[in-house]
Amino acid sequence: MAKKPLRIGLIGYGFMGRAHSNAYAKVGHFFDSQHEIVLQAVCARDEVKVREFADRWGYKSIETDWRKLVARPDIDLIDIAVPNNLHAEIALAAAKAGKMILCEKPLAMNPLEAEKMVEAIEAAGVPNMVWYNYRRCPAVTLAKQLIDEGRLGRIFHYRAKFLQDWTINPELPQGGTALWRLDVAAAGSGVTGDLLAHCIDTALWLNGPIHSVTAMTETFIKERKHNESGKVQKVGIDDACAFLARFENGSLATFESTRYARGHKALYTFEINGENASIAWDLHDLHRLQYFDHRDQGVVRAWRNIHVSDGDQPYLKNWWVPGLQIGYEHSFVHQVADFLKGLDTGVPARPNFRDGLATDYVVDAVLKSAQSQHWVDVQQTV
Ligand code: NAI
Ligand code: SOE
Repeated sequence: MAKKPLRIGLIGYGFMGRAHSNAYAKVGHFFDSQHEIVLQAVCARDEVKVREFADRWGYKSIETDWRKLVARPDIDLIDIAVPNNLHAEIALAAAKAGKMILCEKPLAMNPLEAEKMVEAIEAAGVPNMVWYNYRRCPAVTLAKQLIDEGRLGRIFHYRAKFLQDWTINPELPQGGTALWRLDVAAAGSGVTGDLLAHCIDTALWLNGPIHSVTAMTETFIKERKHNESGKVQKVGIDDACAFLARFENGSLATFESTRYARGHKALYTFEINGENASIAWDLHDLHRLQYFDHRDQGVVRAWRNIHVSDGDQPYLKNWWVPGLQIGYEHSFVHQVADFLKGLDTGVPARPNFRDGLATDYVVDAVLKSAQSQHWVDVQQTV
């Protein structure tokens, strides 16, 4: 049967533009679908650079204005891989034009924007997804499987961290490629929306809704030169954030993120402790899942270090032979594969925009709590 073309219009050719393009290029080689990805157009403001990118990755055409891309009738899906302050405007226009949308995280700068985005895509009835890719590292998907099977029993604790060290230098400017993360006008927040958003998405998926939070944040470097204005400007983002949370299932949680943990580059870790068993995962060793089951016979009871690479573990039958691991890029390939499967079967893949809004509600409650120094109840999606 002939496959149905899915014509992609990608906006942004930075870190995520590359990660998504790589996923589009690989998915058809490893996963079956009734749909076929067509790299129809890529858009960014610099014509020379966007042409180079299109040639390198095989996009058929370019645009330098995202509005023109969104208006094109030969585009089925808009992929938003630009800084956070552009997500809402592009998504609203794309939904209005009836396009499917894949949007990078965090969904929006704040819940107000995110609510409008959810409203727009639900009114348009277009397939949508947010790129919280860590759900689709096979070891994390396996953790979800073990929890859903009830192996952990009642959950007592959830513990997550996302540690980096790349902004310690006070001479590092804010604004521009990658460094837009330090500019509150482009990012919305600092580590809370950038890094903890990942931890929150995974946590909501694995352990259910968060009821309330209490948080502290700090901005260690108060002023930085701005790359666009050339002036020294106030830093408006949170450099570090730690928060406590109560989940609706009664479990207690701690979350921590910083860009000032010297020696750590992208140390995303989580651990979950249940009455029967515990699990732990570490992004630096992303193909392994640690599992401890108290029901094991005493003499051999210990943490198991599961090398997630076998055909009966999530996604792995589509890759190499047992024992050969896969990595970071594959989480994006899996996300595209699941999105296509959703189109094929009519059962949409998640996290969708509504799930992205749920994470934005937690981010918002965390930032409000840090400001008020009180516990804040998290708004829930319906
Ligand atoms: P980046 O700075 O590497 O790339 C941003 C791209 O956006 C650049 O190509 C830039 O030219 C383009 N751009 C900026 N303004 C534009 C405009 N008006 N029109 C068209 N293009 C424009 O940023 P990066 O790291 O790719 O981040 C993009 C998004 O992806 C952010 O929302 C970020 O939070 C998210 N992200 C998600 C990750 C994940 O793990 N899922 C990892 C890294 C980023
Ligand atoms: C920041 O350095 C960053 O690239 C985040 O923006 C991503 O979301 C995270 O996955 C890795 O770190």
